[in-house]
Amino acid sequence: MQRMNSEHLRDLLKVYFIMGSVNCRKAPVKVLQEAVAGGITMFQFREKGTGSLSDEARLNLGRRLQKICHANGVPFIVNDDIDLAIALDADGIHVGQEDTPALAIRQLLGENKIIGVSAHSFAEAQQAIADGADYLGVGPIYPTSSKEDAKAVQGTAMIEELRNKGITIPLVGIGGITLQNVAPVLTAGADGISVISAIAGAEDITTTARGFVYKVSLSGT
Ligand code: 3NM
Repeated sequence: MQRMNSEHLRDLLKVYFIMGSVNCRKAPVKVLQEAVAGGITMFQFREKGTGSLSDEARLNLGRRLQKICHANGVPFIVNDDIDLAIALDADGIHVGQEDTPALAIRQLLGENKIIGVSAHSFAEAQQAIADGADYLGVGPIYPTSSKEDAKAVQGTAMIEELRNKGITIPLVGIGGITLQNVAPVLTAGADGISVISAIAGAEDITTTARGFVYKVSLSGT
């Protein structure tokens, strides 16, 4: 099996919704169904933080969310947990700098899985690419309360720096992104945006997701 084509991945990353049960104000299955109805292009199951599910409950929720993704042609990515990604045969995995390096994950999961890596500097981006990452997550762009150990807010500067220094692989901005502040992230060079609370916590999830799809389409990425 082959690595996913970068241009296809750029499309899939446009509106990349991330959540776990702690991010939801109603049943996670319902939240994901509504987000999918609004046109999200990729989904990451991130079951993390105080009160998050573990073991069987985690696996079962993952399975239910994955089913919704598959029924709608939305790739299902698992955050950090390689065992869970393997158990579910997820479409890919997203890892941070403190997690297993992309190189080891690539060897474990094979060529046909999507591997995303969080990068906060040019050096981290270069290393991730050398290790076989398919895309980079760059943030936090704006202040966020969804990640307990978030690094310092960097605005769009790091995205610009990475693009100016010749990093061309698919890239998403993350952290505090809303319908009101999404445009500069794309102008800076991101292919798409990753969002937790602006979608998971929205009054009208479907309309909000649809709003992101529209805003990203306006930037012509
Ligand atoms: N990673 P929200 S910021 C999961 O900077 C995550 O790498 C970040 O949630 C990073 O859209 C973040 O609610 C949280 O701000 C994003």
